[in-house]
Amino acid sequence: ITEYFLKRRQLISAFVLIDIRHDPQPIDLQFMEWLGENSIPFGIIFTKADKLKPNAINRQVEGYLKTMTDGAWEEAPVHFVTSSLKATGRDEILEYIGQINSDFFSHQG
Ligand SMILES: Nc1nc2c(ncn2[C@@H]2O[C@H](COP(=O)(O)OP(=O)(O)OP(=O)(O)O)[C@@H](O)[C@H]2O)c(=O)[nH]1
Ligand SMILES: [Mg+2]
Repeated sequence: ITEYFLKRRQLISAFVLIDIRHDPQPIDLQFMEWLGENSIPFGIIFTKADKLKPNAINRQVEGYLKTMTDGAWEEAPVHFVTSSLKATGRDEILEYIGQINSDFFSHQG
């Protein structure tokens, strides 16, 4: 898929889906670093939030983002906590996609 990310001119943002129950995996961190090195914007979608209680959700998200800011990243990326089962985060993601699309098209000139 690297060719897709490098060549897809219409790509405005990628979303990296991370199961919220899992601690940061090198393959995912390396992939996000690769996206950054190639100036490909992305956000993180934490999935399956219904599997954890609120405290554990916060712990996982904070821990994940801290791993990133302790590592290659100056700032934590845009991120969403979601559950497809409960539609958690759905409206926020759709609003964000609407926003980045309208930003993109308003800068087209
Ligand atoms: N509880 C729960 N189950 C989910 C959620 N999203 C997907 N699943 C379940 O996870 C299984 C795999 O579904 P996929 O659509 O492949 O979702 P995925 O995020 O790729 O999950 P994995 O394949 O398990 O990594 C199915 O049984 C789904 O019903 C979620 O938000 N909450
Ligand atoms: Mg799957």
